[in-house]
Amino acid sequence: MSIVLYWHPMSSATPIACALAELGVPHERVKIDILAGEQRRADYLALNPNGKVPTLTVDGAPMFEALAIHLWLGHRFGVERGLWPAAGTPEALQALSWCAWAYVTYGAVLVRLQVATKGEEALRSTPHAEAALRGLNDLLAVLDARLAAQPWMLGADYSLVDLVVGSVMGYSVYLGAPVQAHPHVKAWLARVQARPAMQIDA
Ligand SMILES: N[C@@H](CCC(=O)N[C@@H](CS)C(=O)NCC(=O)O)C(=O)O
Repeated sequence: MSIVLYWHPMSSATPIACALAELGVPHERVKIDILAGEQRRADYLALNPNGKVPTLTVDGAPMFEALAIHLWLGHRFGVERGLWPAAGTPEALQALSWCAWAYVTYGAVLVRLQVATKGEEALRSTPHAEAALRGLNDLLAVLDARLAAQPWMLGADYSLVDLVVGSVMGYSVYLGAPVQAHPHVKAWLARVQARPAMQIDA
């Protein structure tokens, strides 16, 4: 199987590069310089009509959206490596739920914070930022309760779900989310970020 990751450093493609490293999946990396506009080249748009990174090709067939790529990697490689729960188990249901929760539910509130604090000047707003911070805090409390009861997202063992949720949490720290106020999330995130696969140059 030939796998190619189209990426840019320190972008939405970075967690995918980390997941490939964690899984030990052989692949080629092709840099798309999004600062130079390479994501809008016709040959790249043919792979990803959104003109964004990441894109992953599998034997030449493209897929986009980081969440979709993570889930595919989990199913295709994670199960056999003990990093993703087998289909049909209760843990498999939780894996899908928490990955979607991080990228979609938490991600949506994170975008509100980003727009209110770092977006274009006319859209910046202290009340909107404060509302987004309250929303993130509520969601972090949900995550904190789970991690108070077990060391990793799915229970006793590390899995790719920790990498997926941890990547979103790590980015949210950078945007000012109140992660530090949630001790179990904070301690878990430090353990996730200490994994060798998270240290790669990506
Ligand atoms: N929802 C998309 C987001 C991808 C995304 O926003 N990528 C950014 C880099 S972090 C990008 O390629 N930006 C280039 C552009 O917007 O022109 C995903 O998860 O793949």
